[in-house]
Amino acid sequence: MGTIRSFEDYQEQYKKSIEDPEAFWATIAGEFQWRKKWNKVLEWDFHKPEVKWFIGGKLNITENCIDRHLPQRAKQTAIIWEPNNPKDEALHITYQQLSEEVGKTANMLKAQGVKKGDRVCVYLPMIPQLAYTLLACARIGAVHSVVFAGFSAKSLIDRITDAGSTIVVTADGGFRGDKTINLKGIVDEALEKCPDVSRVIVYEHTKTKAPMKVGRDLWWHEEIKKVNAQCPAEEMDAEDLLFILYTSGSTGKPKGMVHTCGGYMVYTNYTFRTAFNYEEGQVYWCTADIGWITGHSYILYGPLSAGATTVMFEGVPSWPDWGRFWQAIERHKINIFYTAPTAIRSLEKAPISFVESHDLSSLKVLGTVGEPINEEAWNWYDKNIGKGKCPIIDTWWQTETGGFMISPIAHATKLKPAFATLPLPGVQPAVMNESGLEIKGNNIEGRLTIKFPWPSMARTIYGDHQRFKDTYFSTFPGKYFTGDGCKRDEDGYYRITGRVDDIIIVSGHNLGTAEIESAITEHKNVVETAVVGFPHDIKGQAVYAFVILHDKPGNDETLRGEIRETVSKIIGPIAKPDKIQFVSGLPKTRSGKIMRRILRKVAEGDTANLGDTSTLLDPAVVDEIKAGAL
Ligand code: 6R9
Repeated sequence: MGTIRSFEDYQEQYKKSIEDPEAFWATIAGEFQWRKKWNKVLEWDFHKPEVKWFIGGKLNITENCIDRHLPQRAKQTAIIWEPNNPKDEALHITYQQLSEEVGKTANMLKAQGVKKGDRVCVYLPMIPQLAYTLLACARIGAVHSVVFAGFSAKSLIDRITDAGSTIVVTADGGFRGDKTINLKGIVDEALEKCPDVSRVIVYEHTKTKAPMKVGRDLWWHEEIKKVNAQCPAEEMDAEDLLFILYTSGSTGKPKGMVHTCGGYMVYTNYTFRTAFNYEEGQVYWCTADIGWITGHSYILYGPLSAGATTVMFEGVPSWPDWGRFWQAIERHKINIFYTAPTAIRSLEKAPISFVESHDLSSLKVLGTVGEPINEEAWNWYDKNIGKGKCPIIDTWWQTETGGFMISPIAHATKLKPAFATLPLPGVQPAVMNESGLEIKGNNIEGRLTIKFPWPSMARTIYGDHQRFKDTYFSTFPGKYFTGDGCKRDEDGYYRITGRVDDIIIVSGHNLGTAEIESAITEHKNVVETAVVGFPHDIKGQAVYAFVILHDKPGNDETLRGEIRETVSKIIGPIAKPDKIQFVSGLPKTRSGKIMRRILRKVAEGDTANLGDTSTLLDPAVVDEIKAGAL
């Protein structure tokens, strides 16, 4: 499908994609290397729900991300690895080297008995071995299940158990700025509760002491020596599982979103090339961690299938100083830079000299993802980083969608600060009101749904199809419900207003209120708690917890510290509440439901108009909560 270079191109492609979606996607899919062509492009039913793309097609995504590039690009850099410490040397891994490393890693996994369909838990820092491991799984048809290496032992237990992983690939540790995280220690703690894990492969990275359990744990560097670099790719059906990736749910346990091989490959490739207006030879940097969907789709699969040079960064934006990103852009002559609003907001607070001391003239296109970007941050990014000449693509999408859904197309779409703008070709949004009717026309606001399938949509929640249906296809029957609210302005441009369910997005990371609440109640002095989000300058949103205690503590701050530690231990440091208010009761309806609406208002500091509180069991608690608001 022709590249989009103008708004007219976009309109034309969009029209084609709506009028004949199957022909549209078949043309794009035709650009890939298939072992066997599909018999039928699409079958779908959003009521069941069931979606299948490229039915009967056979492929291996790694042949498309690696092998097919080798004739022209063997010597081109596939991955630039920028280490945590800028004093250490960056690595340039060519497509040829990538092919060999992935082949070896795949053979190493095979030697441990990993087969097609097995779920491999990956708990690695942002080092090249993370990329090798995912591609190696894909090579042999194993399903990768990455757990972000900032998550706790408890999160790891939940994900290993839910996916039924029997092998974990990890490292001794990971670096994040001046901290070293003892990953193997966390794995060991988790595995006490995961009796089915029989193998752990440990990459030595930080030289953190890692006790090895005989019969279970193996060193990567020892095993990799035993295998060769040639590993034939397993033939996969288009609808075979490629990976599981967990995302927070609004109730309880995380949801293992299932992505499949064919549609995911086609869509992440198409959206990467189209939205960023990627040109051959450009160097691209997405600052996300591969532990999130952004890293899966737009550090690995999208860019590599497009034959791009993609950067993996191990560190953090603030260490050794706030110039770290800009220094790396200068060093690697980055052309396309993709980051999160939360990073932009914290970088904005640092002295501008950190930006000005670096040459950013290689930049052509900027992007953001993860949460709504406020206009001020957008303008700062545009002026100081893009120097007013780089389009900013504000990409709205989700773990569930696999790839960009609503986003400007660089150099084609006229931008508006803080707007994700228009649906990409193939994406058919519908905005719904609370009574379940579609709101047509412009200048409207409602709940964002998608009414037609796109190739990279999640197919199910691993092991729980009913929950998939209940969460995404029941609120508005026949439509995929995103959980987000949005506005559509007079030009038909979309602005995402944020979650309308019980998910809080802290620094771009989704956290379920139920998950945080259950962590807080693990503290022995906590009777009950309710958690809401509140606006935060840098993080976008932060966590506010209302907590009922058994005993009034001697020192509030000590107890707050303990509660934060409990949450950090159970979920991870990102979920720690910023504010903890001790209360004697929570505003509950007669049926026992917590009225979060009221708590949200209190947390936002907007207590003047709390709306109707007459349905509460005990309206007096509201006054107490208001009086004690932090
Ligand atoms: C890719 C990713 C998904 C949720 C999503 C929405 C929020 C993501 C956004 C955005 C406004 C954007 N979100 N991108 N909100 N503008 N450009 O972040 O996936 O971690 O699953 O989060 O993030 O609320 O529903 P995931």
